[in-house]
Amino acid sequence: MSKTIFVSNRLPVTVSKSDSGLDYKESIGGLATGLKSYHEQGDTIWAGWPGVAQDQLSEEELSSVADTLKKDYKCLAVPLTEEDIEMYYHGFCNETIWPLFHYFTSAVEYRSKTWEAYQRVNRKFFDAVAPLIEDGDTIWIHDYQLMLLPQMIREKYNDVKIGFFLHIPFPSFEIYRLLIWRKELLQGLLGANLIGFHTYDYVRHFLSSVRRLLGHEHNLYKIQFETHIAQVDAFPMGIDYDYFAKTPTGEKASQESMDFIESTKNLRNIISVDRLDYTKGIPDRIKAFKHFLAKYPEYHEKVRLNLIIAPSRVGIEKYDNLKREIEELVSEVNGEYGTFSWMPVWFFFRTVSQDDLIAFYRNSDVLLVTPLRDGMNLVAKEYIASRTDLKGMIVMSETAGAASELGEAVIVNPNDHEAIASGIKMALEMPEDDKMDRNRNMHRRLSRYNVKFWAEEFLNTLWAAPQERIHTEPLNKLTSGSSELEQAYRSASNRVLFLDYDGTLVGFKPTPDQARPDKELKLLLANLTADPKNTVVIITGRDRFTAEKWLGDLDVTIVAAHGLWLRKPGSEWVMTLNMDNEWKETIRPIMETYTDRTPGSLIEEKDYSIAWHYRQSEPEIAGLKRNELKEALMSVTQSMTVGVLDGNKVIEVKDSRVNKGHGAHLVLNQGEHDFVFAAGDDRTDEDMFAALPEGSYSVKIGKEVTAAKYRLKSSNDIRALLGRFTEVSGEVTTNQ
Ligand code: GDG
Repeated sequence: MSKTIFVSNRLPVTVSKSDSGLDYKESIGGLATGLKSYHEQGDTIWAGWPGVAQDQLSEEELSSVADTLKKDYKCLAVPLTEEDIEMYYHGFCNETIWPLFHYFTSAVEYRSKTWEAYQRVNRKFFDAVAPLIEDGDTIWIHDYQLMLLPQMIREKYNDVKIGFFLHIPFPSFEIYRLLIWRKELLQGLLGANLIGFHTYDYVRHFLSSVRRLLGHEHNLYKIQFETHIAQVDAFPMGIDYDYFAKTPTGEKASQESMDFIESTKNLRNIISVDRLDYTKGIPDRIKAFKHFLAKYPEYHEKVRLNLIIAPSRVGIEKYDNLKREIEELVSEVNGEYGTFSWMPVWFFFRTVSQDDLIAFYRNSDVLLVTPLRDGMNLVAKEYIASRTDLKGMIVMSETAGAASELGEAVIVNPNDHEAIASGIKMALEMPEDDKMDRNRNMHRRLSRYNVKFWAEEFLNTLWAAPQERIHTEPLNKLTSGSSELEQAYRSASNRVLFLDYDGTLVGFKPTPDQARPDKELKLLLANLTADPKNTVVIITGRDRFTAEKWLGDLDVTIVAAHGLWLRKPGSEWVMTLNMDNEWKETIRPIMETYTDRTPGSLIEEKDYSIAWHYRQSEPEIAGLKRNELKEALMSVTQSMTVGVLDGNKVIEVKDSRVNKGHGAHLVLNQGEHDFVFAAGDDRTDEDMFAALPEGSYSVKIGKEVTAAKYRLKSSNDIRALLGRFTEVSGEVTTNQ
């Protein structure tokens, strides 16, 4: 039976070692809660780091941890060393990805050592999880610590569903592009079948980075990546609504907290709850509260800000400095505005229990949550859910993911102290009817789209995600001595090989004239033609002059301009159809207009066709302009004998009677062949594949739909295959 494997940096249970032995503590929190019911009931396992470094444990302790986690918690421990944690987690994750993805560009560290650790630890996760994976399994990977893992799994396993969810923001392209290893992380993620984000903004940012950095377009949020389709969507994470709404106040809360709450009953309470992090905007929040006190003195002695900050990433300089800054700001406000009977800000630097937290939430008139950036922010949702009397109000920054769902809150710019101050006033003074109406809407949403719903939505979408996979052949399947292709080549006595040029014999280059043949290719073609049994035909969309300049010295037949011109080795060019060029006068000005409007695009004029290339243009604009141009060309060419051809980053207008199928026919009609081979990469090569007689061998480079018999990944693979042909030719000759 197929199972589900959850993978996250940390397990839902934390192991610690003390003098009294090993301790296991279940974590509370969004993710653990959301996946809890699946994890407990289904055939599932959760893989992650247990929280204690492997080098702090003896061999026996290590295996005892692994056994206990497996038996009692259905968890797989991924062992990490102290060095791993330092370089991968504190290093690349928290010094590079975390600040960059939260738009703190000047805080980002680019260190190749930590990047290496990130790759190594992702590989460790792969090595730990791989033995569990079976066909049909679902693997759901979480968060920014494991962005390379989807692709690592995809490379090895065909029939599994891989989901990935990012809990932090995905930044806009202008920010993301700053990362040195930007392509690698995108490619890592695209190994998944489904990539989830909290908001549609993050989805857009991701798609735009994929388009601009990797050149992959999406079609309705689906991206064809290598051999599979990666779907992208927004799944705003919810909370365990019932838990926050239904837990009775104070039943399990500490006496200390309840006493504290009691002592504040005569005040208007503002609460804020965060992990200690510079993204949470805590200093600005305190400054804004100070501004509030300065601006609205009527609130002196009447209001209090309770700052609950949970220690996080302790011992790291940046975080220690932040704590110090917060302490100084708190004393500054208290020193300036406090009286003998009133201290405006209370600062709690500790983790409080869930029950205490709920009691605090219910006792607070306002939640002040003003992160500078936050993927979602669950605290905001927890506060609303806890206040079942509908009398709470949130002042929240627009840069928290939750703002896109909780539009009824008072939304502010977290850098604008003035706006926060008036937001606090507005929330404190909001008429009760208005407040209750707003709360009612938010409750409705949060109770329905809770964390369980979120997990189900994600998994159901993953299970329904496109399954079709395009398999490229491993090269060695075609080049192995026993392959059908090689046998056929070996035994043939009159072979013809049709080889497309761009994208097939050479990889794509920024401009058409940079794709001239390299020495290795020239030698390869010369070796192929050295076998008298071979007729080698270069069949290309290129104009005949370029084709002749680049390949005319070889013993090859050239079919240029998609079949319009044919040149046998050492002979003159022959035009294969009578053509006229009058239509160009209509088409050229249209293309010129689009070239002017699309920076980076260019026109290539050939004898009997005109091509518009947009490979070097900014993909978003080029995509739009391409569609417009295509439509314009289609409509003007309706009454002409020319057709519009949509190639690989090129739109070409040419006589529709001319195509590579026509060119291939001309060569095929000139002799009897017992081995017909063709290789090509784009749509224009499909005409050639379709024209081949039955029993021919055709190879498509790439993943689009094709009539070809085989597929290979790249021009390197094709070159290797042709190289193998030359070896076979050599073997055949020697044996004769
Ligand atoms: C990341 C993203 C995204 C905090 N202090 C105490 C305490 N907490 C709990 C809260 C809440 C959780 O911690 C914090 O969640 P957030 O969503 O606010 O933020 P991150 O930890 O940064 O989480 C974030 C989230 O992932 C989920 O995808 O929303 O944007 O950064 O549940 O209640 N809980 C208790 N005592 C505390 O002192 N018991």
